[in-house]
Amino acid sequence: MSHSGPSPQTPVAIIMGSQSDWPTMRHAAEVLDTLGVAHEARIISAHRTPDRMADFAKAAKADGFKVIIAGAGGAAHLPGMTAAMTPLPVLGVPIQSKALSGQDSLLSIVQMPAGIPVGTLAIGRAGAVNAGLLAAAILATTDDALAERLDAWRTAQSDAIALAPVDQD
Ligand code: RP5
Repeated sequence: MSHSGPSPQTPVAIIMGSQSDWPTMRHAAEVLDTLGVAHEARIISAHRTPDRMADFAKAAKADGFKVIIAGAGGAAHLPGMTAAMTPLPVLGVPIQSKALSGQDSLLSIVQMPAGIPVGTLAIGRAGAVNAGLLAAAILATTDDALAERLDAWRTAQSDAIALAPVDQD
């Protein structure tokens, strides 16, 4: 993505280790779409495409990105290795792996040594949605219009919650 040159108006990069991560990571893309935040999604594997990862991470800031969302599963090195090669904030989404239900992904991403932070979200869809919301919140600190859209999104969410439960069976 760095080589073809993302548009300077694209503040969020969504990267993931595999095509198989997209059903989870698309939820980050969808919430960013809802909030009107431009983003690009790319498959970048720390293990299978290490040069692609390094090229992306080293160029990400100069390419105009402001926040990186990185999803990975299993031995999930992508968020941490990306964070090691960019000054941009990196939000890590642990993918719910088949073998260990994402516990492996979570621990791989969250247990960064002091000095290189990764903001780690929940396993799976909730983490992807919240990574999108958190990226938007970060950008909203310097974008009043986005801050208003984010406030409206949260108000709508609150308004959609019924006061009393109903029987559904
Ligand atoms: C990780 O390996 C990816 O992030 C993915 O969650 C996991 C499995 O990848 P596939 O074997 O499904 O391509 O790098």
